[in-house]
Amino acid sequence: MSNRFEIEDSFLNEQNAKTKKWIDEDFDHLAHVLKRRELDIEDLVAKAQSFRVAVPSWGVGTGGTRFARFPGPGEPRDIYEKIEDCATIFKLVRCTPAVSLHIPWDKPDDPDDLREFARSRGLAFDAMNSNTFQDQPGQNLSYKFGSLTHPDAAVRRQAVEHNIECIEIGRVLGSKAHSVWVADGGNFPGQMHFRRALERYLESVREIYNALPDDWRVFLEHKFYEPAFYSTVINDWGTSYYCASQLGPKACCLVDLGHHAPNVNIEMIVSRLIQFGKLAGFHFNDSKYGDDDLDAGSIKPFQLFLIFNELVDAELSNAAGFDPAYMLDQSHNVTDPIESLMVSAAELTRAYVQAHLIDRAALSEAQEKCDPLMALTVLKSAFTTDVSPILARARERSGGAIDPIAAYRASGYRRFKQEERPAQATIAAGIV
Ligand code: RM4
Ligand code: MN
Ligand code: MN
Repeated sequence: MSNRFEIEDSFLNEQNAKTKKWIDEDFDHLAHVLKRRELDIEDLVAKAQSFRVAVPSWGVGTGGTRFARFPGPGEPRDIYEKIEDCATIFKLVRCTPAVSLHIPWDKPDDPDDLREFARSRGLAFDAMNSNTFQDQPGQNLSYKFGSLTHPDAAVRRQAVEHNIECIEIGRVLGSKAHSVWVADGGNFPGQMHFRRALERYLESVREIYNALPDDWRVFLEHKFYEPAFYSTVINDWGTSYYCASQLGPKACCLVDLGHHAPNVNIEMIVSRLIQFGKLAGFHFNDSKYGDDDLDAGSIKPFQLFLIFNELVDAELSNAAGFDPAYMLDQSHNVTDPIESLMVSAAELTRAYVQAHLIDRAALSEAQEKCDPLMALTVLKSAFTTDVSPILARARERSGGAIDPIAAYRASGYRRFKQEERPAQATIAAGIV
């Protein structure tokens, strides 16, 4: 693999040297501003450096809609090339040291070899993801009318076994969690018996649960519609919470930001799951209409900030059982996926750092004194502070790029990959 193009440290240093002046100036200015608020900028840089989010293997390929997919140049053609792209993201932003795999899209022939390939690039494996929403070539039974909740026990068995296989692969890769998003549902009233379907779900997921190694967790991911357009079996956080409670301590609820009806108060769902000790973590993305899978922070940055307000509140108060797994789950249809993932990771770090700026004593006082205007003012004061110099400094200190997009573009990475990776007719990348 040594003839494959990689961004060199020396190149990164040269790029960073060009941007050093502005970051020093802006950083010093922000340090003064924060000092007036009795905040030490160095503490916030340390917080930014500690932030971690996993990158989805399926996110580095170009996605698409149900209408079309427009492939980008130099797309990764297999899981090894996807790991190369994830390693490039990690090199530049430093907060993405793990990859979340989707099986069978990215099923490795030799999991030991893949683990070593990733490890040598500083990467580990995050949660596994199963896929019972499509039929694979040569598959025995179809998932057209469901998988884990299908009326036919043989289909349910096939779906359970697929999930157990994901856990087995994940075990070799060093993963510690398995995410189950089940697409089962109905397109028409009457198509599905709601209660019976949920009973079958629990029965199937219990088998998956029983196959988990001791130190693993299973993440139940809810979604209110799509691909089924009338009803979905695990449609909301309440159903997800019920199932996680029924299953036991290793089961918890994953929140994908795109899986709620418009205007739902997601930060409140997050707070409830924290309170009940059942928050698994996130699939971060953003959306305007539905499960749009747009880049995190691109549409509703204030909502993202409010979610991180809940997360940081739980972190600071040492909420029991609070150990959320952060992942991105996005489909990049019109941008370079590497750029989108780098910007998204930065936006999450931004929201995390901004949530650390919140004057929690003042917020609490406003709440206790029934002063809504002041409560909002406290939040807005944190949200409107531009923490970009903190993010840039954190990346620099961790050995990454001060300006990841500029460095990536200047490196010519995509051009080199276009030569190394001639287009293939059938690239199984992204979500179509
Ligand atoms: C679903 C859900 C899952 C993801 C698939 C591709 O809407 O978000 O997490 O794996 O899409
Ligand atoms: Mn998801
Ligand atoms: Mn989704």
